[in-house]
Order: sequence, then structure tokens, then C-alpha cells
Amino acid sequence: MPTNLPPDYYTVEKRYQAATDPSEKAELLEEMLSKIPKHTGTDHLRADLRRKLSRLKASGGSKKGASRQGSAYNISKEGAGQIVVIGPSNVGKSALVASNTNASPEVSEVPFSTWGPTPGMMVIENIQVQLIDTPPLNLEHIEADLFNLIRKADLLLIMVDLQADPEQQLEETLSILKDHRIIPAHLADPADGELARRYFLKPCLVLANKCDDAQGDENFEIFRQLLESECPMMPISVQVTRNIETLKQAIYQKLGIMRVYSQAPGEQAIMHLPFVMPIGSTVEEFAAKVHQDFAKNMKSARVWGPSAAFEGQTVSREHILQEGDIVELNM
Ligand SMILES: Nc1nc2c(ncn2[C@@H]2O[C@H](COP(=O)(O)OP(=O)(O)OP(=O)(O)O)[C@@H](O)[C@H]2O)c(=O)[nH]1
Ligand SMILES: [Mg+2]
Repeated sequence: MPTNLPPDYYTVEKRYQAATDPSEKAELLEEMLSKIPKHTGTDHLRADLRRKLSRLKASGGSKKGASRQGSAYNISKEGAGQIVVIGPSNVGKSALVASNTNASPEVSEVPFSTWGPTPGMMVIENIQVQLIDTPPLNLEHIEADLFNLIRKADLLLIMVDLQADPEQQLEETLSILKDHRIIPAHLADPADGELARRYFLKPCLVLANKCDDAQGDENFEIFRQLLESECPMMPISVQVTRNIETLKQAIYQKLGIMRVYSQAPGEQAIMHLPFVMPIGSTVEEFAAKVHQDFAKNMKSARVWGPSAAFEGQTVSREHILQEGDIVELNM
């Protein structure tokens, strides 16, 4: 077993071991695979999990697996993170995706206008993330596949309408999520291992939309004070473009990622094309991301930027990189 697996991996592994339903086991295997850093040290483990996954799909999990393949909610991740926009009807989910990505879901004052998911790419400085519009979450009509998408997301944006009844909307949304074994990560005590075994803990950000003016700011303050528990939230207005840049920064922070730049020996770093990696990644993980052979054949590495003691410091494979570092790999 490789020693440098993230703690999340072991949490999911425990749930995998406890699960009995083949389709849930397959889902958890996929989640375990997504959490393993890709480098030569983890090749065997990844191959082993993939074998188990294909065996599961070929046996009990196959029917479900096949139907999921064909589901509109089976959307492959693109860019630096998959972010799913959820919430009640008419709060502005489609408007957010339509005005901040290349996709154009229908926006309408008529409730229940969205029937399926629509992914689009949103630019945040020099990276892109995937934003997915979804149909309204409501008790009368629950789309099972939507929850599979939510469980796999890197981040949930829970949208409510400040001009309606945001407290009730948030409460109802959280309750529907909980019924489907999804809990916002900030509401869970990290020491409560039992909770992490039974639920999918997802990073969430609550967006109080339609905060169009000063009156909206006041409504937001009231909304915030009425909430029982602290929760990461921000007011925005899609319509008059208020706080959208701040939202992009918040999304970037919540994804737990960093940008690292590659520099070939004797050349300038390529600053418009960062490598996006989980915070805490090492030089070896960076090398594997640049090219699988690099992690194996690398003789030395130099770093410029926040993690370097001085510019151009020669560092080990285990050196932990930081946001904005420039790395030169020498074979
Ligand atoms: N005042 C105001 N209206 C907004 C804002 N954002 C969206 N709207 C309006 O709210 C209505 C609903 O927007 P949609 O984006 O269709 O809402 P939705 O959440 O996708 O709704 P469903 O698809 O039914 O779930 C439309 O008339 C939008 O123009 C905003 O920031 N301020
Ligand atoms: Mg919509």
C-alpha cells in the first residue's frame, strides 16, 4: 500500500468495505480512484481498484452501470473542478451558468423551466472550472441520477433567492440532501468518523442570489443572522453582476487546489498554462502530472516562488509545493 495517500482516501475505503450494494460499492471505488495521486508509486493500487471496478460492473453492478452510462447526469469532469449548482426553482441557477460559462441553459421567470443538467466552463483567471446547471430540487420530483452527480461533485453551490424565503429554501434543500446521504462538509465534525462513513460530506457554498441593491444587502444580513449554524455563504446578483468576481475567488479557494508552473531548463516559465494540483502536492506529483516518465526519470528539481527558501533552490522529490511556484525538472 503506498504511504502517501490522502486521509480522504481511507475514509472512503472504510465505507467501501462496509458497503454491500454493488452499485454503491462501484461508486465508492470510483471515488477512491479519484482521490489517489497519479504517480508510479500508486500504479499497482490504481490497477487493482480498476480491476475490482470492472468486475463489479460486469456482475451485479452491470445493469445499473450501463444505465448510468446513458444518463444525462453522467457528466465527465473537465477543467480544475466539477461544481454543481443546486437549489429550489426560480432562484437563478440557470442564469448563473448562462452568464458565466459558454453554455446557454434556458433562463425563465416561469418556475420549473430546467429539466436536465447543463455543463459549461467558467474561466477563473488562467484556469477553467466546470459549472453544471441542474433542475430544481424539490420534494415532489426527485431525480435519482441528480444525486449521483451531486455525490461526485468537487463543490456544491446551493443557491437561494433573497427576494423569496431564503431560510426556508436553504432548510428544505439541506433536508433533501440529507435524505440522500449528503451533508455539507462544514456541518460535519471532522472527528466524527461514523458520520463520514454513513454520509457523503461535500464542500458547499451558499449563494444568496438576487441581492441586486442596498435593500438586498440588508436582506442578506437578516438571512445570515436567522441561520442557526454558521455556513460559508455570500450574497450575489447574477442580474446586475454583483460579487461575481468574489464568487470566483471563493470557488477557487473551496476547491483546495493550487497552480504550479513548469519551466524547461534555460527557458521562460509558461505562465498562462498552470498545472492545477491539490494543495499539498509534492514535486514528484507535479513531475507525474507534467509527464508520467518525468516522475521516474527526474534527477533533480529547482523551485522559484513561495515554497522556495531562495530563488532557484534545488529541492527533493518530497518537497511540498505552494500556489504560484515555478518548477524546473531536470532529467
Ligand atoms: N432580480 C433578479 N432576478 C434574477 C437574478 N438572477 C436570476 N433572476 C431571474 O430569476 C428568474 C429565474 O431564473 P432561472 O435562472 O431560470 O432560475 P432557476 O433557478 O434556473 O429555475 P428552475 O430552472 O426553475 O430551477 C428569471 O426571471 C431570472 O431573470 C438576479 O440576480 N436578480
Ligand atoms: Mg433553471
